[in-house]
Amino acid sequence: MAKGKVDYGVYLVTDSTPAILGNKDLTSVVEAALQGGVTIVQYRDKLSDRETAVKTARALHEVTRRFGVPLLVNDRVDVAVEVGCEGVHIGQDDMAYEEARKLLGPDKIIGVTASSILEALKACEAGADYLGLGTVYATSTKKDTKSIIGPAGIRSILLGLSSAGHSIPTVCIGGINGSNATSVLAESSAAPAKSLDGIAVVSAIVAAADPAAAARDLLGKVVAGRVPD
Ligand code: TZP
Ligand code: MG
Repeated sequence: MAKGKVDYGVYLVTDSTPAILGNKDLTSVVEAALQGGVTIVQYRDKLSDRETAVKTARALHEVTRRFGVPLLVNDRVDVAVEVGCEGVHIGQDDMAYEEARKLLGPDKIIGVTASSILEALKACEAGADYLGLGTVYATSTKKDTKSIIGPAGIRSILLGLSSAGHSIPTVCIGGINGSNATSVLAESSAAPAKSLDGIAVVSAIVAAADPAAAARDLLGKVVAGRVPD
């Protein structure tokens, strides 16, 4: 899985809390989402102890590998190293990029969250492989979000990146679902800047009654909304 060839189109971020996952089994939800076409998966689990996180990440990795889709771990670089999955996603308050890169080596994917052009430029210059931009809309999935920037905020970051000559892949996150994905993609893109590479969602897939159908619907919207570079 060469990291330059990753498809960020429909980026599934998991959640194991009963409020979102309900009483479903996380691995089965991820497998259904992969059948529906998600292109990358991030295991995000703020509650489990390390042993459980390693066990869950291994189970998810077995499934994602079958689909040839990368699995990243949120925050916990040590878990990603132990499981040998494809990388990590780190926020502004997590381990520093440089330290994560040292632990993971050059071939793993490291994504960084950015809410402003300053954060985005800093992550790019450090060498991040992609950026998660947001928060687009307020969401009950993540209650401690610092900046709600809307599609206009995403657009201004994309423009800033492009003026600085960066063509790093980007996804946006926060409150995105089947009803607003098309407008978020359209309102965020701002020629001549490179448009978003994809959308990242939690509840739109994990809480869906039919995660495969939800993933399929989002993929259709991303493909239809893609602007050629
Ligand atoms: N980071 C910013 S918002 C968010 C994360 C992890 C949660 C997004 O969840 P949802 O359910 O897709 O709104
Ligand atoms: Mg984090």
